[in-house]
Amino acid sequence: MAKTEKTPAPSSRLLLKKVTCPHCWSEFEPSDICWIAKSEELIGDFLLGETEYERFLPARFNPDGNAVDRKGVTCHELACPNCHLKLPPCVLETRPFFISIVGAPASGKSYFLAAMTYQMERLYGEKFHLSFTDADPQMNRRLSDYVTLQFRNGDPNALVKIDKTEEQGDLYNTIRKDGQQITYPQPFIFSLMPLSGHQYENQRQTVATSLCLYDNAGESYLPAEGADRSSLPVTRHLGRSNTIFFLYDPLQDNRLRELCRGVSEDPQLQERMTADFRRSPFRQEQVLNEMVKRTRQFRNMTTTAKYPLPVVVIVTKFDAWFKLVPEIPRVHPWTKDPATGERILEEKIFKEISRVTREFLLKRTAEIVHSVESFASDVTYIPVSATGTSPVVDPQTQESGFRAGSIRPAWVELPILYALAKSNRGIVPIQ
Ligand SMILES: Nc1nc2c(ncn2[C@@H]2O[C@H](COP(=O)(O)OP(=O)(O)OP(=O)(O)O)[C@@H](O)[C@H]2O)c(=O)[nH]1
Ligand SMILES: [Mg+2]
Ligand SMILES: [Zn+2]
Repeated sequence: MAKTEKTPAPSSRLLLKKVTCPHCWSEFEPSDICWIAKSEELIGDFLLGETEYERFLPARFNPDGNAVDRKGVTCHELACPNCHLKLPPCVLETRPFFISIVGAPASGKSYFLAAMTYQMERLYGEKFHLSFTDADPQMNRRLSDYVTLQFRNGDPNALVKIDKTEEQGDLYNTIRKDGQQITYPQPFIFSLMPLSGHQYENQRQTVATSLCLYDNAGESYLPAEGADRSSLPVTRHLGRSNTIFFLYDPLQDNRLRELCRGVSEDPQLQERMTADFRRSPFRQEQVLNEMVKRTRQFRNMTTTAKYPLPVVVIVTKFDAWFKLVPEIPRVHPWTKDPATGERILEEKIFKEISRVTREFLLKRTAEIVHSVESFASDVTYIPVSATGTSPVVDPQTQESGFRAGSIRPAWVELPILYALAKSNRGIVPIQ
């Protein structure tokens, strides 16, 4: 695609001054946005290969503001000028909010992500007067498949399971640039928009947010040579993220496993695990330290500088260890605005949940608390259970999974509500 003179992008009054691509994290001006050709004759793109339609900087628009390709066909889809991957229109119009979800293999990242998006769809409209929709259903397909499998399964007895996230495959997009192949992780993008009853429903443009999430394979965070490199920049979102979720799994820590065995029958706690349960080959502290190292590098932080944004330590699989910490207040950390019915988060309850969870970790796995607190100044600890129950093993097939009808997530929506509230964008109120 030859870069010609700049053309005004359509509806420019709606656009952000700078757009950040959720695939390659490059920043560009909206007027540089590429369009995706639609004419059958324009198949083949120099970065994406022969099966993708050409990306181009348009010279002509139709009266509705849509670009017209070289063959005269009106186009509707947009792409990043740097990586050419498809962008949903909301990333041009609403501010992005990037979340990096970090954790060792099998710490529960994919289950958490699926449960969190399901709960957000359910709760946000009713309780927070926010719509929460797929920015592009095709891009979010893998995640919506997880949600359907677990939460919209017609058979409550079905044994369901989310596969291990791979380090390559259909959750990644590969481009070829300057003779080099580059593989980016697929972002999941959701559009958050105030609804009637929201305190800022009349300021939709400033409050609305494009939420961008990534589900990496735990191996991509391991301190291994080449897990993240220029041709495989799979964790570079750490350089952009507005908040980091570090998932810590007590069931993978030897000291905590011992304690959990006293209160839970979870098969992941068995000494010699049956079925196909997995454990990380690295200690979780090493994953945390690697995340800190990369974040410092990608953000150009000095070794003494503190990460200025919130970090939430999400302590997973709460269903298996909640009995060890009965002091954690089991209440909704929000109150209801009597005038609008909108929920307002109560910071003091979050702080209490965090304080008690931190104390619990500090006694048993102090190095995690010390490492994360020497990296970031704003750290909150929140326990979650993506499933509300332990996995089961089918006695006949020896396959592991969860009975669809028994999955009951607990508190999975809290970390993101808190992170959004702390962003001071007015999207989620807090007092
Ligand atoms: N008891 C309990 N087990 C869980 C929960 N969430 C996940 N698990 C178990 O933990 C295993 C790993 O969860 P995943 O979400 O696949 O872990 P991951 O962090 O995405 O792992 P990778 O994709 O390898 O990086 C699952 O197979 C489940 O058996 C939970 O809330 N409670
Ligand atoms: Mg996974
Ligand atoms: Zn890009």
